[in-house]
Amino acid sequence: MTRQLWRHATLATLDGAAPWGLVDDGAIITEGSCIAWLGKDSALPAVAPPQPVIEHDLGGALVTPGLIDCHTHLVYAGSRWREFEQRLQGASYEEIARAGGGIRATVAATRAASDEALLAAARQRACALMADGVTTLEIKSGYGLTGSDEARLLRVARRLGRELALEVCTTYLAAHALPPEYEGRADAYIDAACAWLVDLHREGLVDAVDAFCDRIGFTPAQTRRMFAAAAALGLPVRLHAEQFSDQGGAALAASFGALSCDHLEHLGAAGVAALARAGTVAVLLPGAFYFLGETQRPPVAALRAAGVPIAIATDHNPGSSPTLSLVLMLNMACTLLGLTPEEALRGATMNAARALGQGDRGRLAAGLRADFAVWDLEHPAELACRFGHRPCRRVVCGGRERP
Ligand code: DI6
Ligand code: FE
Repeated sequence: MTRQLWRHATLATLDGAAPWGLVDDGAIITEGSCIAWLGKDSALPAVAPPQPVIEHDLGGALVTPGLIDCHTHLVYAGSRWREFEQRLQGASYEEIARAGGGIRATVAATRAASDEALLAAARQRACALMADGVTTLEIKSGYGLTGSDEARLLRVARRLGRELALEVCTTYLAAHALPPEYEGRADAYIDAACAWLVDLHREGLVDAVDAFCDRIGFTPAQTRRMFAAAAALGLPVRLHAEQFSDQGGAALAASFGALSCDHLEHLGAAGVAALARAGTVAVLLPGAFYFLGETQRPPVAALRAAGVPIAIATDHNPGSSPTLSLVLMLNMACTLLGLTPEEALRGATMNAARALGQGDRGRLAAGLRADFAVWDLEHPAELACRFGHRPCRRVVCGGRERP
């Protein structure tokens, strides 16, 4: 196993009780894909001679856990710039969706695209996120909305995980929008989507199941049926909940022990309490909040007070959050939603890992995966303080430095 030594860095481990888990002039020893030791450079254990050690001097740079983007819709074709113009002229996201645009427009473009075109576009997006320090990426389906098209999207996602120095988690989101061929037959569509899930799961394409529970999405009753199908297969669930209205989606998801509930602008007190009881992560998506010009913020103070873990993600998608920078989301989580810079970084690392059910990452500690990013910064708060910058210098994923 390759043993590597990374020296002279400011480590923001996010581990332990100290703010940021900071270790000044720290060092990390990796063995294979894991962290074997971490601490003060001055306390480095003597390394037994015959073992080969590759040594890297980080020259005082900042090291954080690799960033984790726990909510993206990365695989799709087409662009929605026309809707952006329509919204600037006063049309709402919901109005555009009801008129057949929105998600349905991307579904039409995605169905018409070849596997190769979908892969090439998604690869480019993944590489942009990786350049920003992302080492684990969640990718949802949801722009195919037939069994075979949802499979194509999930296969592209899996392929990115094999081809790139990146960990990919997949989420089945057939319950994203009602495709035109099922107009007026949403219950029949959910039946079909539950049946497709069985085959996709058998093919190893699904790590979790999600749904869009809202006025322009699916009802709580339909969401419940999708979740029951997931539970029958032993798959964890997540939910796009209370984005535009309070449907009681968070409480429903919590009753299934959901890993996360995402968006949550319209989450009420009962929903907060349900998330807290279930240990469900609240994933906040400042990109969508910003791009849709929302004014109602998710209830950050109430989530904090109830001890609900808060994660941050890009929600990358062509309609409501066409961003490819998770670092920018850290800034927006603070300026728009009221998180502290430390909460924002924990949100894009340890709490994002929890939203994906991945206990082996998101902090820097012995025994965890050696996923970390090296930044041209002095202090981790600078990650959230600046915006429009690209401070990531080096990335190590699973103990291997990306070329
Ligand atoms: N909420 C979102 O923000 C994305 N999906 C969802 O249910 C938007 C997807 C899109 O507009 O294409
Ligand atoms: Fe989303």
